[in-house]
Amino acid sequence: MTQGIAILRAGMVRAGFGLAIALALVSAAFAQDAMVGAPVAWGMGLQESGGPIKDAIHHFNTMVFWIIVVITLFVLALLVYVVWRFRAEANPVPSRTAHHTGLEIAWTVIPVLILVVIAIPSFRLIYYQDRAVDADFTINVQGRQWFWHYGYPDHGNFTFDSYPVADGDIGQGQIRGLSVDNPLVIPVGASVRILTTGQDVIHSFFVPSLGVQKYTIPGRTLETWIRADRPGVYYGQCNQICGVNHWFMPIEVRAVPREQFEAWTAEARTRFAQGLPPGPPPSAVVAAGSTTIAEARR
Ligand SMILES: [Cu+2]
Repeated sequence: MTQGIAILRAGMVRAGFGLAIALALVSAAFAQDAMVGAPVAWGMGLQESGGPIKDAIHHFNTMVFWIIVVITLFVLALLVYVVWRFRAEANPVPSRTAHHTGLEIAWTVIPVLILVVIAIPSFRLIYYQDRAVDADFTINVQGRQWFWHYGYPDHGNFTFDSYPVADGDIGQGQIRGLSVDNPLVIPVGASVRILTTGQDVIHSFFVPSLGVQKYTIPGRTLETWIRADRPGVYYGQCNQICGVNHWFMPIEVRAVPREQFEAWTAEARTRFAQGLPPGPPPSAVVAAGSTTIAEARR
């Protein structure tokens, strides 16, 4: 009996120790030059880039921005000129010209050319985001009312749920409304295929700093991919209005060096082997009127 308890205790200590090491390794990654992909107060423009897809989005955004600037300045200059040149006292007898073939061809053809110039890199970007060429591994992402359900089919097929951290439990380095209990973990520099699906309604897997946004649609599987080139933590949210607890679906992606990722998957395989306690049924979260996740999950 006593011996049994001792063995049990040793086992628990070992399991706890292993998990602590894995967590410490994951945290250690952030001691280095970890980046945080999150919204900032008074932030302008796009979020900082954590990988190649967001870099491509940045380039495309910059190109379109300057095209818009040139067009806006051109139209403004035309307006100012017309207001000044054709004011009543400078131009008492207005022209009755109604057509000018050359001008009409120009203001049709030039915008078409501008749209073509925008369309070519735009389509190239869409196809670049569409699928991972030679992905290192796959993560399954399922949107549910109202939490995320993740699966690692290439690492022992473990799955787990991801819920936001309750306001009262926010720790150091965590962000209210964005940090979660079980983040997605990926290795730095790996191309990760993401397969999305929805369990109930349409959700959307959206992590701005990694340049990913993909609907999760019930009965369908969509493909996209992510790659983080820097260790860090990248936040996102479900950005498809999916019901009353839409806000309850933040996304936290942690990019760590490969060895730490391997250690984490080994640990996670054991930890999630029996699966976490199932998430609360949607009605329980709402009906209980609970303000904390801990309450809601009880
Ligand atoms: Cu959602």
